[in-house]
Amino acid sequence: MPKPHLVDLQILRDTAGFIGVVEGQELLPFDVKRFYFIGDVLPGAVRGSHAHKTLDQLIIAVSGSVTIELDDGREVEEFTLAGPSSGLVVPPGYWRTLRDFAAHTVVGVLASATYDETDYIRDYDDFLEWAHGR
Ligand code: T46
Repeated sequence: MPKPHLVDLQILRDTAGFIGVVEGQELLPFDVKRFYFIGDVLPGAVRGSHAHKTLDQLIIAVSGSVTIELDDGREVEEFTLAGPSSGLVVPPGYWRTLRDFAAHTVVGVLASATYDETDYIRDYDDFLEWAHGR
């Protein structure tokens, strides 16, 4: 089963700011069908709390920082994204919890499929049953 991992992103900085680039098979081991972004997260708020059965993602804290907890039903691993110089590749099958958003954080997500609610598992007990039956 593919594992979540951090990847370094290309940041081209000059006196007028920076441009971040995401390209290539190592950073994006899937075809991108959708880009979405998350912002205005209130202090203490938690997002995620679900798993995807088939969706691949690359998650980037374009601005600010966030902690992402990934649970495969057996082990839990925690990643912190602090700024745009790294991204988190998340394969299908991980229960994710996004928390500890710094003020004004914007999280961008490149995803392998268009939105499909039937790809979500939103109940943790259902997730454990699904994960242990894989
Ligand atoms: C993930 C984290 C990082 C849509 O209508 N279209 C979309 O493309 C998305 C992503 C969501 N929605 C609707 C579905 C829900 O009614 O927006 C509402 C909130 O969606 P969701 O529960 O997916 O939001 P998050 O921020 O908890 O999670 C999202 C991604 O779904 C998830 O895969 O990893 O961002």
